[in-house]
Amino acid sequence: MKVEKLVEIIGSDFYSGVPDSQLKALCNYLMATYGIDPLHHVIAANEGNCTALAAGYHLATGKVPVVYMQNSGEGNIINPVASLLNDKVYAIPMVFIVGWRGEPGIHDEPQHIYQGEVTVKLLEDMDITTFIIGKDTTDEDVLVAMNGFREVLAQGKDVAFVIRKGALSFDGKVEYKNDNTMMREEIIQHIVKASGEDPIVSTTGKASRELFETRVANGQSHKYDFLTVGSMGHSSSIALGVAINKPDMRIWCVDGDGAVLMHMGSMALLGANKPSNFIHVVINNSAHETVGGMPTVAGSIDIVAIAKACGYPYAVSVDTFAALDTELEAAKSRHELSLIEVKCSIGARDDLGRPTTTALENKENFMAYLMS
Ligand SMILES: Cc1ncc(C[n+]2csc(CCOP(=O)(O)OP(=O)(O)O)c2C)c(N)n1
Repeated sequence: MKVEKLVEIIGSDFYSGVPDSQLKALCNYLMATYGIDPLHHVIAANEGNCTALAAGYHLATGKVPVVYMQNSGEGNIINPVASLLNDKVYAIPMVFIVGWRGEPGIHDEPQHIYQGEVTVKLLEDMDITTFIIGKDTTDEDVLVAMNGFREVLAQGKDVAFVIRKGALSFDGKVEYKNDNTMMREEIIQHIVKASGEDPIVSTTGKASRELFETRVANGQSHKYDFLTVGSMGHSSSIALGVAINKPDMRIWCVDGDGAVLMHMGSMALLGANKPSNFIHVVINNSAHETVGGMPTVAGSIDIVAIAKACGYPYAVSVDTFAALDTELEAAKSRHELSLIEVKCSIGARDDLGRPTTTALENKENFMAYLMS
């Protein structure tokens, strides 16, 4: 169905979400219609953050907000859904729009398989009434479903439209760009060159795919890399756990701005622990490039200042390859927790592949390398 029709049927004037490639039609529609506008459309740090923000909207307006997200965000909403929205607590009505990656029977990447299996069950367990929209669902079907939903919402309960692959369409075009010049893949190639045989923990999305392909292009082993294919926002904590327990190895974390924002508390934990064998590289394109390029708020925050305030002994921002190479080398000999923010353009190769090894193989090779 056309996304405009879905939005019209829902009839809400406030959307908050974390972008999803399967919800690209909705994300692009919202960006084309509102851009980022605190009264109508906010891309928040994580899906729980969206839910809380939408709850505040309801408290202030009495109206029903919409939260959109990929199903991988279900974990992030469970706490506010169960202990804030639920009608045994504050009974706050909300409409969720959930992109269904990994739907059983549809081929998808490893990180989506189990999440896809439990997507509807988790919503039902959270007492969220669901309706699935697929390619064949008609506008009339959705209208009827929404009429039923209104009765549920009137009782202070929550509802969700679960969106199958290819179910929503939007004819408009939205271009996402910034003023930076460095491409993420080339930044990763420079990090790989500098890191030599050090282990790298890389973040969710295309950064990990580009790291994998860089190893292939270099004829190198994948054993150095732990690809955090799911679990967005947690790669720096995984790397911290490794760094603490492998004090004789230098550990690199290749992070994204969307991921850093999603669980920014991890920076405080890193700053408090100050692992001297840890180099945190944050590739900042101020966008969720992997899922389409929709903006994050990282263009208007000072990541270097945040790192320093969290206790990182050293933090710097670079926007040229020459400065990047200098900082990568300096970080290696500093023997102190260091953060390098790299200003990056929005974009990727069209023919970028996906890891050809399984997640389990990735873990086993990485562990064997750490223990060798
Ligand atoms: C909890 C969760 N929410 C949403 C997603 C979907 N998702 C995958 S990658 C990505 C964008 C990551 O942005 P960033 O860290 O800035 O890296 P970039 O793609 O820009 O390189 C999103 C939103 C996800 N994997 N997990």
